Amino acid sequence: MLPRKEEPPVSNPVLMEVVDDIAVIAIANPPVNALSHAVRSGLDAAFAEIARRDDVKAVVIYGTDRTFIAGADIREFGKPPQEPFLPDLINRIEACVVPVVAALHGTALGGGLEVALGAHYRVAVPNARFGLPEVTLGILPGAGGTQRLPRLAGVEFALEAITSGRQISADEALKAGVIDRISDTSDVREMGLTYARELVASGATPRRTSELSPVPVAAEVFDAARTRLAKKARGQLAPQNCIKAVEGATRLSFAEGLANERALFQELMESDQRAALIHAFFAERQVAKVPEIKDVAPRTIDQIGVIGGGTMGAGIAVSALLAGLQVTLIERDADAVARAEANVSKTLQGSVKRGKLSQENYDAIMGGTFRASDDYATLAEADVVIEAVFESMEVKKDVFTKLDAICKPGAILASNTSYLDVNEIAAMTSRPEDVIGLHFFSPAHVMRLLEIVVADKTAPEVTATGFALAKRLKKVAVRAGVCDGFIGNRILSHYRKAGDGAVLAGASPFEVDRALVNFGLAMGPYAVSDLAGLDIGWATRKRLAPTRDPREVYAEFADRLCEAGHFGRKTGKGFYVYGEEGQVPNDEVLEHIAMERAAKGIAARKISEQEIVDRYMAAMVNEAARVVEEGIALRPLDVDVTLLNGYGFPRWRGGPMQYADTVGLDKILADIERFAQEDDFLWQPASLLKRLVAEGKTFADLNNA
Ligand code: 3H9
Repeated sequence: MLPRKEEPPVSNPVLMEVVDDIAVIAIANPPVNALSHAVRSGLDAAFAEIARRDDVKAVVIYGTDRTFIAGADIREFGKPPQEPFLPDLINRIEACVVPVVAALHGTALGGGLEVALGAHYRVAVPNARFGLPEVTLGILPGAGGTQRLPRLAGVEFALEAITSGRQISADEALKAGVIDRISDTSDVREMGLTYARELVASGATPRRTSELSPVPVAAEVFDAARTRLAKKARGQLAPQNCIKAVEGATRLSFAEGLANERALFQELMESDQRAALIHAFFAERQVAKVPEIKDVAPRTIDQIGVIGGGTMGAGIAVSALLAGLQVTLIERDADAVARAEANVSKTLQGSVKRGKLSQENYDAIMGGTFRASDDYATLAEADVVIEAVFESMEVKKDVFTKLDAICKPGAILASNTSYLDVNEIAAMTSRPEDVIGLHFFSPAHVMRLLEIVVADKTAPEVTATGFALAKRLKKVAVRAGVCDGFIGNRILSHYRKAGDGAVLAGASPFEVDRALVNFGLAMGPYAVSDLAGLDIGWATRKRLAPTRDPREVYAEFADRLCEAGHFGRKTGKGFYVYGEEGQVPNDEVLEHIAMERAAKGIAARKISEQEIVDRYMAAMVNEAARVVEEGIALRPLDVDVTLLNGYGFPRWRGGPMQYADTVGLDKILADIERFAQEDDFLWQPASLLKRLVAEGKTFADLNNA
């Protein structure tokens, strides 16, 4: 017998009450009503009881608090599965002999939507959202979703929804036949009861989706999806298995289709890709858990100031405007103000075109929410000012001196520097506790990563405000300590050197790019530096020249390109030539490299694709281990989140630290020691890496410590 709602035991997340002749099942498993073992058991018991009773004429299932069910409990993945299994439970719900209504609000995702598809009728509030996002976790809907959705909404709709994992609005779900009606009743329990009463009154019977036949589609539909996803989701198993499962729905009986879905699901559950994608999911949530700001309230943020209206400053301004904040942008004179206004307006118009911003909101922004000025005094009331001027300590110091004189007490003074010492910048002000680094990535209104650089004197309240601002801007924030390049750029400069080392040893930059793109990176490192502008890396190398260790082998071929005025895409030539036929390798680079090898006495050898990847990853992981050891990153997962969201690292590999755990830290260490024998000073194993290998531990052990 299930507990009654009046006297619920605290631990039971499923409560049933019978209202007149309708059984109402409430799921209360905060925060997102995930289908944990206790929830599955509770639902199973509820349906067993309904089957025993003859006074129940209909059933309503709903979620309490903010949502219906957000899916299977991902925390249970990787542990031994416990009965009742979700597919069996949903079959049991569907087999119920009286109509079952799913009353939906919040998000019905994954296993949550599968429960709803197992119900006989579905009603939702207007702002409810639906989806089968399993593919984003490296799996597929494994509780009948790949069999029921094509039967209910059509094969092509289901194929697209399942392989993309995207969220679907209530309107779209209604149109596609996923739900039966939208109701604006504010009480979701009442909404379900009203529908159930109507069904009982009209004598409606159960409607089982499994009994429908999917409308057949041509085999080419699946072939086209396979080809498209082989390209778009290169290297990924889950999208391909999703296609096979949906295809199964069109040629197998329901029961056989479910068995096929199960086998494909199990295959994915055992894959490294599943482990990596779920690691990424949790890492992106854990990264906001920063001990020093636990229980620290952030300051209020309404007005933002931005100094500098170039690509970065305008991108930051747009990001804040799209989040509904007031923005004042400062440029040095009237012409620069006009250019900055044009930059911001153009980017916002792009958002209007893509449907991300209404014309009305655009007009409101340009009519007053945004203003640009050449007068620092207009920043007097700003809550946070973000400096995004030229990357020079002198220029930055000048800006911070002015800000210190003008900004109100309690205003946060932030620098968007990507390398420079935030302690030195803070020391220019009378309020170093209010100074912080907010390192955005270009284009700032698109890229999700924000490095929050905490200087020695930054107050915890200021750090907490940085995280609160990131959340408002819908960014993933990572806490970083002060060092040259913080987390991301510091690691980048190291693995770039490993790329250069592979080139000096015998690979071409194009082979390095190809190997890493095949590994899964969005772009190879040389194509990326062409995009960023070769002059940027050149300036950094010159700045760091005095501190460079003489034992390090310094690759000069990129400098030769810069000396010839080739800065990459912006000058039409860099490692590649950019012309009408797209991007083609620049053969001049090979001449520079050949000359450099000759001067250094290096005999080029064939470097395999695997060796390129091994070198690159070993350098990345090694420097990342130092970054963790020095406390620049709080945990290995912070490095993973940084590389995934700012540096195009393939999500399905989980980030460099997750990758290292997967291949084994002993293998990474052995690679480093092997390269050290033939190579240069770059290959000094990090002591953290050596210690973890000696203790038989992983980076994941540090995440969980
Ligand atoms: C599945 O269903 C497989 C089936 O097909 C087959 C099975 C046989 N499990 O994101 P938030 C936690 S696969 C466990 O910050 P929001 C999350 O870690 C699943 N925990 O909130 C966080 O914990 P903490 C398919 C979960 O409002 C807290 O809840 N479903 C789960 O920004 C709040 O989360 C999905 O992929 C879960 N399923 O966004 C949906 N979900 O507070 C995954 C969340 O300790 N979830 N948590 O950091 C989401 O997309 C978002 O969480 C959601 C809410 C949109 C629901």
